[in-house]
Amino acid sequence: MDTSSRLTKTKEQWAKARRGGEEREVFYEGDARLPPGQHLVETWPVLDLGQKPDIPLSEWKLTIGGFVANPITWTWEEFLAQPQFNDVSDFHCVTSWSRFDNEWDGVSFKHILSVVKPLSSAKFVLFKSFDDYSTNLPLEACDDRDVLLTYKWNGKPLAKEHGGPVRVIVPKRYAWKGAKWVKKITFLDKDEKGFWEVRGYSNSAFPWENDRYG
Ligand SMILES: Nc1nc2c(c(=O)[nH]1)N[C@H]1C(S)=C(S)[C@@H](COP(=O)(O)O)O[C@H]1N2
Ligand SMILES: [Mo]
Repeated sequence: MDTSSRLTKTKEQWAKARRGGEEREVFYEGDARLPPGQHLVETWPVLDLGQKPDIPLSEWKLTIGGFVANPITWTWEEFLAQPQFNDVSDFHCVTSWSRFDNEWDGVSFKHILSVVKPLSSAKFVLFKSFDDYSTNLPLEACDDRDVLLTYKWNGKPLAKEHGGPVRVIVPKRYAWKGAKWVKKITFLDKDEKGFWEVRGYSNSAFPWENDRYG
């Protein structure tokens, strides 16, 4: 087998990107940093269901429950009082644009897991938003060092159109898996599909596998 062929190299990089790990994987060679079928944008397009909910910080609450030992509800002040996490990652939208090097500040999903302590029966996570959007993921996809709830993009408060006050970022999946205006996170023993997943989008949503539709 010719292990140095371009295709093999690219496949190796896809596998590496999917495997995750402790370090952030970034590919600087040619198009290899861009998942198949994607093109690079410098702007940041806005995608929503036609509603951009306005949530005053004094009314903002995040509820996390379901199959967990320690369900919680955080006010804005309580959310900010959690350990702060900073990360830079690429953003891949299923409508074919990708945006590199987004800097996020917020609370890591790893920290959330350490606070709410999922039961062993918890295998899936359902995210619900203030605009009635929802999306679902396996718990193991959320239990990754680059997954976070962010309130700052490139050092500035996350704009309302991009999901502020707080949205979810899951860099290894297409961006519809990241709920903007998140208000409720529920740990479940069975998978429950979200808004786009019941409308024909892929349940898994791996950009490196061109895994767009179910
Ligand atoms: N609450 C909510 N979250 C959402 C959406 C939405 O309509 N409502 N759209 C999803 C889709 S399809 C994409 S591609 C990204 C877009 O994020 P952006 O508008 O910040 O680019 O948000 C995702 N999260
Ligand atoms: Mo999307």
